[in-house]
Amino acid sequence: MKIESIQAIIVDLPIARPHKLAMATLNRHSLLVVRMETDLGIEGLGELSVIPHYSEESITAAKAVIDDVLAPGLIGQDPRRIENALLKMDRLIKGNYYSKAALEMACVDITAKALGVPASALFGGRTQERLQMLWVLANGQVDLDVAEALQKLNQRTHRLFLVKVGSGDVRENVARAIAVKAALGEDAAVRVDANQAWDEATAGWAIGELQAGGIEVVEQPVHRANVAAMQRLTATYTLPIMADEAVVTIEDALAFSSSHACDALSLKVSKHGGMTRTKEVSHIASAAGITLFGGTMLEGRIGTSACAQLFSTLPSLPWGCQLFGPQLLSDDVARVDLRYEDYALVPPSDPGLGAELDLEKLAFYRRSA
Ligand code: MUC
Ligand code: MG
Repeated sequence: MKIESIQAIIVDLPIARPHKLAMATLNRHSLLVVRMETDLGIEGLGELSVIPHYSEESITAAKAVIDDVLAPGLIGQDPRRIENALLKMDRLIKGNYYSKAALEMACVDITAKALGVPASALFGGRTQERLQMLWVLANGQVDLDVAEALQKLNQRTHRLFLVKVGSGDVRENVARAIAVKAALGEDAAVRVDANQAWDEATAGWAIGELQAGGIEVVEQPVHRANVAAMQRLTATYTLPIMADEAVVTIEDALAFSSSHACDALSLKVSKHGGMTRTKEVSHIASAAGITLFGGTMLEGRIGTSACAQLFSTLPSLPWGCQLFGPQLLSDDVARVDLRYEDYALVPPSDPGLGAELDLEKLAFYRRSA
C-alpha cells in the first residue's frame, strides 16, 4: 500500500464558553485536519490542535510544515510502516511534533482500518474500557467555576476538576482554587495547573497552601527548563507534583525519571510527537514509578479518538484523562462514537480511529485561504 496524497485543512470551530488559560482566552478553536489517501482507496484521518502560546508550534506554521516538508517526504511510502514514517519525518525536519503526530495518526488510522481493528489494537490493545474524565474549570471566577462543576456532577459527566492558576496574582489564584474545593467538598477532586508561572519560592508557598486546602495535584508549577526545582518540590511536598510542559521527548522523560523530578506526568499525543512516542514516554515514566495522566491539547473528535485509544492501552492511568475537547467544542467536522458517561469516556472501538468526515461541516468551517 502507498500514500498517494496528503491534504492539511484548517478549520475554525465554535466553543461552548470562553476558555481562560494562563496563556490565552479561547473564544473559538482551530484544528488542522489531515486527509491521507492511499492507492488502495483507504483514507486515513489525522488531526492537530494547538493551544495558543502553549508550545513552539502554531496551526498555520504546522500546515506549512506538512504541505512543504513532511507530506512530500511521505508520499509513495507504505503508511503501515509507522516507525519508518516517524524516522523519515525526523530526518526531514527537527521538532514539529504536533505535525508529525497528526501524520502518524493518519498512518495509524489506515493501518488499523486495513486490519479491521481499532487503533488501540496496534498499541497492545485495551487494558481499560473507560477513562475517568477531568474537566478544566477555566472561567476565572469562583462562582462560575463552582456552578459549572456542580452542573457536571449532577450530569454525572465529571467529578475530577482542574483550576487554572497560572495567570494573574498567585494569592488570588490559590484562594480561588481552595474556594472551589471547599464549595464542592468530598464529592469532587480538585487539581491545579500553574502552566510554569511560578518561581521556586512562590511555588513552595503556594503548594503548602494548596496542600492544606485539600487540592490533590499541582501541575507544572515552575518553568519547564527548571528540572532541579521540580525535583526539590517533588522531594519536599507530599502533594503530588505533575510535569506537563517540561516533558516532551523521550530524553526529557528519562531525565525526569532518573532524577525523580515529578510524581506524575501529563501525557499528550501531540506534545510527544505521536501515539508511538507517547507510549514510549509512558513506559520510561512508569519504570521510575511516575504515575500517568491523559492530557489534552483540546483536540476535536478525531484527535480525541487517537488519544483515548492510546491511553486505553496503558497498564495504568490513575489520574484519569482530560479529553474534554469534544465537550468544549460546540461543533466538529467529524463523527466519532465517543461516549461520555458515568464520569468517564468510553474510547471508540470501530476500525481505525472510527472517525468519518462530515463533508458539509468541513466545507462550512474550513478557513478560506
Ligand atoms: C495544559 O496545560 O494542560 C489543556 C486543557 C486546558 O484547558 O489547558 C490545557 C493545557
Ligand atoms: Mg498542563
